[in-house]
Amino acid sequence: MSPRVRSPLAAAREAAGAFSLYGDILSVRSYGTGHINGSYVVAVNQAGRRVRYLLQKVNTYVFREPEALMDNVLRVTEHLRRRLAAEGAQGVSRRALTVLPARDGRPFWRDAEGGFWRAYLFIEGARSSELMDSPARAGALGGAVGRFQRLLSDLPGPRLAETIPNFHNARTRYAAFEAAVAEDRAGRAAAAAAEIDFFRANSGGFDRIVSALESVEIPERITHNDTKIQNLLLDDRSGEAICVIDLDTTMPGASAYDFGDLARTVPASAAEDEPDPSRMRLSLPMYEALVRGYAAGTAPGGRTFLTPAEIELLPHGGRIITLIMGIRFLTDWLEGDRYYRVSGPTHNLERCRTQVALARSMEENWDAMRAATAAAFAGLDGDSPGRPSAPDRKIE
Ligand code: ADP
Ligand code: GN1
Ligand code: MG
Repeated sequence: MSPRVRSPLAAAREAAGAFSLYGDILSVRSYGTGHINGSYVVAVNQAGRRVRYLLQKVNTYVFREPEALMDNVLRVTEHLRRRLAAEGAQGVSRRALTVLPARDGRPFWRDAEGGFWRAYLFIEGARSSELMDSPARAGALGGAVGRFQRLLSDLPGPRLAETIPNFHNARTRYAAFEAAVAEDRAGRAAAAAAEIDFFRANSGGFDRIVSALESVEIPERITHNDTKIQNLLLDDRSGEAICVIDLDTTMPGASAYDFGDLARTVPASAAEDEPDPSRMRLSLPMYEALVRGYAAGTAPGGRTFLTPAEIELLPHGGRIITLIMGIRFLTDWLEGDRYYRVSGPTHNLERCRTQVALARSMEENWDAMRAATAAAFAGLDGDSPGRPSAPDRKIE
């Protein structure tokens, strides 16, 4: 007899019981719109007060070494908390994720089927948005990511584990796309001929960031690698961007990757999966606010930690990350929707088409994007070894 298959919610209820959630569990509900993990909110009666936790089943098809991933997350969150406290930030537990241990003391729990679970404190009074309507908030989101990269720029210890090798490697993404076209396992290539042609015609300069990393033209940084708008929480009351969440892909990378995913999602006029691609374009005023906020986040006291070569690559990050997402959605569609959670058989193709529309709009705005980027960093001191830096102020 085959073992009884439990519902995902029943599995989440059992997992909730394996963590040190003080109090009595009131409810476990499915939560959020992430494309990768299974997320649940657990409400607990904690001696008379209602407290919530975020429980997640990590997608181990996507993340093959979840224990190494949790090691990264612990190191990164502990460092962020230390650095935020040192800068005098208030409410640090809403500004960096806090991992809750399982009852056995480990930062995760495995169920009998091998499912990998973890829990975080739930950040209350904050939410992410799908679309940005205010330049001030766009700037705040840019600032949060610039600050995130800056605070992690002095993380001690060994190099972080690569939780998904070659995650933003445009060369390997392009090769996977051509292989998916050649194999055409779902028989869908003919229906995507225009998109396939687009990526073939626009592959020039696609590998610019990975080449710059390889030639050490830019330094390797600790980057988040998934800074889409939904992974940034804004405070409900102040509108301040308080927390960068979803740290599963925080690992070695290029600063332009994170700025790039911001540029793909914050100044976008439509959602990533808008079915009508003609509604998708880049809003230049929103891009300008975003890059100003990002620059400020990297430069407390007017001194950015980014090098001139990194700054030069930021708008390229926008274009390249948009193309990478488009090519990944298309590859997944051609492979029969094996990677992303989809709501129907054309979801990935629609996502791809909307990314193509955004990449075209960036092309049209290219000179203005570059000028806005240079303007945002003009006047800031850089950290380039080739550029004389201001002398340190004498300590009295
Ligand atoms: P995925 O990898 O599937 O995108 P995320 O880690 O982004 O998963 O979580 C999914 C959603 O859950 C997020 O978009 C956010 O709305 C919410 N979320 C995640 N972590 C927290 C948290 N600690 N507090 C509150 N909400 C959270
Ligand atoms: C996935 O996990 P989530 O939904 O925040 C994906 C990102 C894509 C994004 C597109 C590990 O992010 O790379 O940019 O979807 N994450 C992974 O929405 O593949
Ligand atoms: Mg997410």
